[in-house]
Amino acid sequence: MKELNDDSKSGRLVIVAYRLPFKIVKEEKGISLFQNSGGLVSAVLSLVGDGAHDPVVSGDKIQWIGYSDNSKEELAGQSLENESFKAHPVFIPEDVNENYYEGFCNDLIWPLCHYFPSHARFDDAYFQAYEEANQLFFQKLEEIIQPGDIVWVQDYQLMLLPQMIRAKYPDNKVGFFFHIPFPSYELFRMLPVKWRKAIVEGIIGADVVGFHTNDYVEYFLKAVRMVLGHGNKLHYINLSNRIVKIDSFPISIDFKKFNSAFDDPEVSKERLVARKMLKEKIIFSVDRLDYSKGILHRLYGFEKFLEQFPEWHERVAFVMVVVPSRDTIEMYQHMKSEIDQTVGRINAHYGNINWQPIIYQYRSMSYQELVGMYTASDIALITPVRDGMNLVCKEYVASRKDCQGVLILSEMAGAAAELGEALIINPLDKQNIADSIKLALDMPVEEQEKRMKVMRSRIREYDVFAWTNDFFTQITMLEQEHEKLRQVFLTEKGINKIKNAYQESKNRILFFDYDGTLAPIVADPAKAIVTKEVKALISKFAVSDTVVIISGRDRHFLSELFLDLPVHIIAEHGALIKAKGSTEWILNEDYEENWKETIKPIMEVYAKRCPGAVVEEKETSLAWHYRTADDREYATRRAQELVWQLKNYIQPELNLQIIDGNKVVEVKKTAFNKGTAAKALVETGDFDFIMAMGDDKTDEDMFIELPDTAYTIKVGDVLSAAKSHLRSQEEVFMFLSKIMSK
Ligand code: GDG
Repeated sequence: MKELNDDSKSGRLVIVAYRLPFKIVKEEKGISLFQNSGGLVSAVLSLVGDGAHDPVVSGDKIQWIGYSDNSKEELAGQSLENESFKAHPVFIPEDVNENYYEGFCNDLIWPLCHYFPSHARFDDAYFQAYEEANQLFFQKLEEIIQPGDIVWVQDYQLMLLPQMIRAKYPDNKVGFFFHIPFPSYELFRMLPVKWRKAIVEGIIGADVVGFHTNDYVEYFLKAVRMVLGHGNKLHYINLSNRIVKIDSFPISIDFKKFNSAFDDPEVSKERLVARKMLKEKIIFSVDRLDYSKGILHRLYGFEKFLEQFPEWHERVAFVMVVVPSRDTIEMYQHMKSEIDQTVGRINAHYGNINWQPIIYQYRSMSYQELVGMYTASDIALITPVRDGMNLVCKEYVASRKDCQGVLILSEMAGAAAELGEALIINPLDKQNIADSIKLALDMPVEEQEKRMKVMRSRIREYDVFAWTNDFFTQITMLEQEHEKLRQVFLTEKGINKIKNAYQESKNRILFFDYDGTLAPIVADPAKAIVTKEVKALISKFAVSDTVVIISGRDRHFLSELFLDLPVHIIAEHGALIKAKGSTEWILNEDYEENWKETIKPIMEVYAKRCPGAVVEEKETSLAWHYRTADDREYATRRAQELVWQLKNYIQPELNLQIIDGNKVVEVKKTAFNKGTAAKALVETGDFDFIMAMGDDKTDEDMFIELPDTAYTIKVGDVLSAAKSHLRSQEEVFMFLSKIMSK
């Protein structure tokens, strides 16, 4: 793993999370702080150097902003710091917190993200409170933030915060981590338009956004594309003035802590007690009371097992611990009573005076008890119907220093992507659960050991410290990538440099994109006509230089405009070329046309459903234009959908590429593009001055393909591979005139 360099140690680490890192207990003579032992708390401690790990941020105390349920008055004058953390409590009025935390967070976002849309409540007051609460966290941050501080925002309670920070403190690095599943777009789109826009915009205010799995990353990228229209290149979203990295960072646990707990005397004692009390094989599960954890279905699966495998009666006990959570809420109370009844029913049906199949406890356990049970049990049965990651399964594996035991794990837990050696089950499939229990009970010790070893080494390798380090490395690396991508706008000095190089050279080649570079972008593409002045300038260049007009337009349009000039014309993104002086157009390569038959109907359906959008069939490509659409916002959404559908539909063997251009979605063969066409032309002569100008995404190929010595100029401020930028199309004329002037 890459360690961070020294420069990155400059800033303090500021964590913003709903909860503070310690419980504040009010006592007669003041307060006491009880630090949480959770993964995040110890993980971030490793970032400032905890003895076992080198520091990666400044060694100052970690600043931690979080909600406090103690009142302002109670905490007035109290020191809220220990040797590691300094806490900054956020006070949220009770009614706001009710609508914010219980409402928006837990009554809407939680069920939606866990695929329970029927439990989701949409209430305007919720969103208002959510905005208000995020604002309160921001105000607290404003009180303490310093230049160089790295702010790490946690989870779904604070999705609007990254953008608030970005707007006011553009130079501070901001990370955001989402701990629960990010849902597929079909669910996410259920949120009212304004809310989902605010959420997506809020999150991409961060420099690095982390999720547990690649699926969540994909879903989020799709949401960004559909809601805001920003596409992505691999894990990067290019915004006009910065890039955001969206990646998966599967959260982990403190492997060493759980591994060594095996030998802890207290844990050993707990283990012995459990083994003595339960002489049978032990199946164990522990989770908070929540519908996402699949507790009822787990019971149904166990019931099926008892029904189908009577030979195991009296030889197995299922210890199911449910930790109280949100049980003041009616739905949770209802769920709890259903669990109670189901356990009662199964025990009554299968149990007897000597044997109770399910030992059910509704309570929380001490750490020693928990690990005692992990290490005493033969099977961990972890069956959430949806879980961002699920740490319990990782803890189970890490604590099995003896390499014994079988993990049965739901495919719906994020952790399933990493723990393929577990018995992976569908948590809603009773039969699948029953069969897996049987398989696990019969599994030979050698097989258990083999599977455990692989899983253990994976978690050992990528523990919670590696997770935090990884996240922070990405934040700093992004800074370097930013540095590389930072736009350089041409100043007088830069222009003079190009002018001198131009005038001192003898054999020059100049590439000009058409729309947005030589001609302004207008609503009706047919009316985007180059001005007389610009055209006159181009023809002047053409007297002494090789001039190439390079565009995505078809050859008819370009011929009409430029046939009277001694220039090369490249049409349809490099597919068709007409040399200077010739009237003949040459197709760039062997070209088969039949692929269009399958793509065109899809585009036509989209055009029919989007008034004003049109499909253009060019000789070598198909384009879906929506610049002329009646409702531009609706059309943009349809365009995003079209890109998404095409991406999923087009098979790699077809060698087609989808260009998400400026108000156009285009499909063409991958073999040619503006880059390959420009490069081929450059290779035909011995040019000592090469310049290329363009504004569109498709011009990036040209900027990348041309030799390093080329002057590449992006029109506009969008991040680009070009070496320099002009701010707008209006500046092109002035720039070209200067280059030419003596
Ligand atoms: C969210 C996401 C994601 C539980 N009961 C007791 C106890 N625990 C500890 C476990 C474990 C933690 O609580 C539970 O973590 P999970 O990951 O399983 O679940 P959530 O609380 O829902 O967490 C989840 C996580 O965030 C991190 O990103 O993995 O998907 O939903 O550490 O050990 N600990 C003790 N007694 C208990 O009774 N001592």
